[in-house]
Amino acid sequence: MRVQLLLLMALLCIPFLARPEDGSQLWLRFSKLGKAIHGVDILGIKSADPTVALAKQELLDYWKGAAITLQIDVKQKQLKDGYQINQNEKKIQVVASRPIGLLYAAYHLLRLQETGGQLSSSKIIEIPSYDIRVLNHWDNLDGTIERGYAGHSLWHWAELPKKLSPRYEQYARANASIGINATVLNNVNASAQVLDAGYLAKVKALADVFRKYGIKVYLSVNFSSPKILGGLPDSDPLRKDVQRWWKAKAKEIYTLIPDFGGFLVKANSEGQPGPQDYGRTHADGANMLADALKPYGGMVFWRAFVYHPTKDDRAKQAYQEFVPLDGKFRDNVIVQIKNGPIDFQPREPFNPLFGAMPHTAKMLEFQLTQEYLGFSNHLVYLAPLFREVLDSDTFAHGEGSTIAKMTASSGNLHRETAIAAVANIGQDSNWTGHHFAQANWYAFGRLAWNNTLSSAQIAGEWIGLTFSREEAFVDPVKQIMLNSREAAVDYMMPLGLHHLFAFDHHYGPEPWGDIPGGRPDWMPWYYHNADSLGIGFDRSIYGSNAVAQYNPPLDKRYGVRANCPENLLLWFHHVPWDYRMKSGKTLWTALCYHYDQGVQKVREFQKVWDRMEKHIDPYRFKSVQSKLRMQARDAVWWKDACLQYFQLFSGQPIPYELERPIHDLEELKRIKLPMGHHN
Ligand code: GCV
Repeated sequence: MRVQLLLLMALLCIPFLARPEDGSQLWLRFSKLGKAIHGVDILGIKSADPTVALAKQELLDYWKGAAITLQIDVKQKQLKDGYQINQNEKKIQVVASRPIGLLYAAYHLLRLQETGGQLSSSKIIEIPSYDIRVLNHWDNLDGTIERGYAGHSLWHWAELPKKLSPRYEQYARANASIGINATVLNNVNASAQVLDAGYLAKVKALADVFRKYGIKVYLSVNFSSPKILGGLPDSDPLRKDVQRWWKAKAKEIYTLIPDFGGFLVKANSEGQPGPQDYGRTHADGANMLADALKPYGGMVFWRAFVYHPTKDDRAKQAYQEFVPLDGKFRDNVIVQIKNGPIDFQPREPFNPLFGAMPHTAKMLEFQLTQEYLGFSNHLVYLAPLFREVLDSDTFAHGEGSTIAKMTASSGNLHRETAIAAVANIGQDSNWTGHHFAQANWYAFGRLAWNNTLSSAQIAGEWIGLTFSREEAFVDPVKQIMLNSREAAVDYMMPLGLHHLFAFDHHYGPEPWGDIPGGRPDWMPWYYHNADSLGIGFDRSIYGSNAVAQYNPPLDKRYGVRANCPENLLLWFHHVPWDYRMKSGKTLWTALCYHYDQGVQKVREFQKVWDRMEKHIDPYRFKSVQSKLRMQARDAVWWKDACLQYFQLFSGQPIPYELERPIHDLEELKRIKLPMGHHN
């Protein structure tokens, strides 16, 4: 009997002992101290402030270093959400001008502790590059996520406001630990319903959880809400009753959520309603909402992602629509611009709007969810893409007018500044589907805080916090991460190719894709223009002249084939198959080499990863290993599909020294992924 009891107890314990490492702790793996090592004193503010209390608690729970004083000095306004850390032998003094600065400083100290960094004796001053550091969730009210690859939405709308999932607070803590202070809860393809009283009560419940972590809630709004919810005949922004409806709605929201952040709007784009439905402009629409939010300090993020099926090049349209409106937006409107002129492709030139509209506040929109980068199946570390964009020189005010500068306070009219990214988070136990996709969430937060950090530094921090600090692990894995984005460009769309993916789900290659009668600007042929002469989109003065939207000298740099950076060559030019590249190879040969190189790089990632087995837990090791296998298979799929299809036009052999295709083109053409989302 006794033995049986013991056996039973042992069996009951197994699940706990063998609990798989599921990645749910993200980069927050500090080990809890049994008992606080040092006191944490608070000066200048009541410790009852929930954010200050939280900062103190995090340090009491996890900080192993010297004693700490947390101090608020409201006079130090220049610190904004930032902080100053001074250290002498015995004590660390943290000064912030707002409570949230103390919490961010606590995470700074813990990050240093966990990554083995040293607190230098000189003082540390950190001031964020952007005031508003925001995640855009594309979460629908039915729990699905547009372009979401990590499970269903985190927000359990049906259970709210009564039941609060523990994940809400974990989410807020993770964001606060990297400085994110804003979240747009719902999809930009917005349901008007989110503004009805029932949903607002749910939104308030989330805002109440997030508040002490310094996170404000924003909502995407449907421009037709006055008509849909308010029963008005239309939603014309110049009509008094429409304006009154929005003012009343703003009042209702702020009564519930006094620190509500504001609205994000996708208008007159991809079928969404907007001011143009009534012959009004984007400025008319944005300003009406801005006026409603203004008394409460709310913001409008108005998206510039607009295009219509016209004869003109899609890449030119946002600029054409927005530049005439320069200077016409209220000061609480920021125009939110995707990093490139098309749509989050593996590589695009920067969006020329960043170098235009000097009298308009502008913000960047990145995409963390890998809509065009292998979903949550491919390991693609996006910091190098973000860096490339931030470092792009717009030449708006001469050389050195980088996007980083143009969007941060220095170049942005001394108004509130912001930066956004489409979230990659869902209900999956590891939050992002792929363990390494967590790094993209992390990297965005870190760059929103400090837009000068290098991709390598962020990767190093993240690996150390998430997996291991052993050099034998950190160095090779960092190399995988740093090379991964270029690998994806190579096996998917090298040399400036874009939009070659399958219609609808955007996962695999379909350069042949064509839907008779479908919108040309949704078809791959519209972009690659492959024919017997060559391949690429002529955006020079001989073609669509999109290059004219770039400031000199970029117009010529991009517009003259010989000057054009080769990694954007086919974005800007239609180039003959036998064109000589700088390497001496012909374009066709170079294209083959790029696709091949992409495949070889992923194979190399597999080899490196397999050697890492002894350094980490078996669960995450195996999960990443199997995803790399899938990535390698997909890379071959992309290469075989694109090269064999383009070969029909080039009429040339794949260089004989390269791997041969293993799929038949006809077989690849038959692949149809049944769902919008392939996971
Ligand atoms: C939210 C692309 C995506 C859409 C997305 C849109 C946008 O077109 O495929 O799913 O819609 O961008 O950013 O508004």
